[in-house]
Amino acid sequence: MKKLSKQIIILSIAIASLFIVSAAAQARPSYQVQLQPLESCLSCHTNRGGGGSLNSFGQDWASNGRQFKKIAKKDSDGDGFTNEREIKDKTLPGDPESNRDARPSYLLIGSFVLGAIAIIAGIWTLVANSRKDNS
Ligand SMILES: [Ca+2]
Repeated sequence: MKKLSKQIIILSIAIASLFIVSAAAQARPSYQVQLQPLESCLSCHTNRGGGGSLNSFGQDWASNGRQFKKIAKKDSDGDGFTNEREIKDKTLPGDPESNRDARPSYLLIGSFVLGAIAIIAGIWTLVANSRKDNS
């Protein structure tokens, strides 16, 4: 019974980790409401956690009074896609490596990898504990 409780706690932690990673990816300051499909601080900043230096899109947005309409048709990062197109595609308008022809968002990949690791660790622990119980 005690081992079963431990297994349930470990599995719960693994599942909770998945939700925490997903919630972190969803967190955004209120000013991003205007840019809603964007889910990353990297949309405007060079720092993954936000704050600090602005990338080309962040600079355009800031210098145009944070009015997206003024820069919607512009291609801030020069990757061949307008800022409007990139926001609809949920790619980063300030990163030329992020566009519909490139790879999916770093955050999306990171969330899936961390979630998968958490689930595998939980299953691994359950299997290891059940082997101990059988021996
Ligand atoms: Ca881009």
